[in-house]
Amino acid sequence: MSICDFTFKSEYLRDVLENAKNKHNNEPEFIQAVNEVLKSIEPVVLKHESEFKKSALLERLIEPERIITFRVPWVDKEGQVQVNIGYRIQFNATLGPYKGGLRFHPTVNQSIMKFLAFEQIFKNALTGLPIGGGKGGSDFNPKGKTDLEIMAFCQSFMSELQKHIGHDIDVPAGDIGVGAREIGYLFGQYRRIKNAYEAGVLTGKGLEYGGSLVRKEATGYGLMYFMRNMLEANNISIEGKTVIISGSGNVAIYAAEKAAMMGARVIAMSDSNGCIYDENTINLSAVKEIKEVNRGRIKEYLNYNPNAIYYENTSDIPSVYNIKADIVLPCATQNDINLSCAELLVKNGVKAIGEGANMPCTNEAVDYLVKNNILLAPGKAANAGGVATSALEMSQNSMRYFWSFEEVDKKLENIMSHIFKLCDTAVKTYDLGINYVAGANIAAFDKVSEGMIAQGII
Ligand code: NDP
Ligand code: 2IT
Repeated sequence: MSICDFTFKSEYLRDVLENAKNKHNNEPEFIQAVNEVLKSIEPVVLKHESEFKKSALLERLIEPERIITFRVPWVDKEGQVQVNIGYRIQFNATLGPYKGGLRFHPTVNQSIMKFLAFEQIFKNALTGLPIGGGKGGSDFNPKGKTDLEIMAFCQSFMSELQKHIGHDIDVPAGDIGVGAREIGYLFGQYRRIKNAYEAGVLTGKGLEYGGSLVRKEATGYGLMYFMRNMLEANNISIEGKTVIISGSGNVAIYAAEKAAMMGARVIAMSDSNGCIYDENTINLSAVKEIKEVNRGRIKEYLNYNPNAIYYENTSDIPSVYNIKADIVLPCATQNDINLSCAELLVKNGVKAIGEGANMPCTNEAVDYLVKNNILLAPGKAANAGGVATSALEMSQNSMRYFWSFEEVDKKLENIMSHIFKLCDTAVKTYDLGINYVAGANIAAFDKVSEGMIAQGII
């Protein structure tokens, strides 16, 4: 996998990146995420180079405060003991308790955990809410497992994780492969071991036991709120635009729902096997039933509409990206859009891309898209609605109270507008055109670095 070498004017930045690459040459995703941030913040670093260098600010920024890995043994339905690796990366708690999701997917490794935790620091800073950055998960594969197997795994995972988390310490939530079912089992085990009802220790909880309204919808809805802000700032209306979405999980489904509410037309969605194309409009109730209720494959959409078309993935460009649309929403996984995919999207006339996923575009793809004047809503900003609403869930848990759907949704909409303003102000201040990727990184870095400087050398 290419990690794209941006070139630097700042010697300090060049050294920091070179050292990181040497130290972590087996962590390509982490280096990719660091490279993107360091390149973006170069105009700020050039102004304060000696001060930052003296206090090793950037070396401290890219070194996690703590990495926890642990063994997760559990018994499968045949009575066979299985062993997975558990992770929690507590990257940076300058702005608040570590906060970030848990990912259960067979591809999970330390590089992926570190890139996600690193990005989370900046994303969480952009929300303006008091949360630091962390991430965790396991190489456990939930696909095809029974509920009892999922519960056995979650209980074992939490038996170790509980030693390291707490509502003022570190607050996990969901991510790929971790939804309401898993959060329920994790919370149950935490409560049982601690013998205390600390609702704010996890977010994304069920509504019956401390969850927040809108948390389920928040990442996808927030993505579309950000997208609308970005389009409006560039005099484009969302009404009537065609949309394709990579993924059909939590983020994808609620991005599709809000896109339809805004008058856009979602014509394709996918999973890791392939995509469905429905030229009129995707029937979202069918997708919800397939994915949220039956935990099935997107291909099953053909049972709901035999006139739709299913395209299996056949190359490193997921099939969904072959379909022409005005707006593209990668809502699946990292590095979904490589350079050739970005070239294809530009050739097909894409107007805007909104990163629902974390780091769905390679650095080469980002570079190419920005140079070709495509409006690109960066994940750190555009998908921050999920974690922002998690922070609102924590607030409600602290108050022992809850807000209505409308109240939370309005707060989410305001937070996303505010995040867009931060990105827009940064691009204007540094004369970055429509490079909202750099804008988001600069705006977030300003907050995190100020906090780190104020708190001294730790
Ligand atoms: P889900 O598990 O609900 O859905 C994941 C979707 O992505 C599925 O359609 C899945 O297909 C597809 N997918 C996952 N991994 C791969 C892969 N390696 N290759 C191809 N397709 C894949 O996860 P979420 O919707 O919660 O997360 C989607 C993305 O959004 C992730 O990048 C996550 O980090 C990010 N995100 C999530 C937030 C949240 O609140 N949940 C908040 C902010 C960002 P299949 O079923 O075939 O595996
Ligand atoms: O990537 C993310 O921001 C998430 N998976 C959500 C994290 C959270 O704590 O809600």
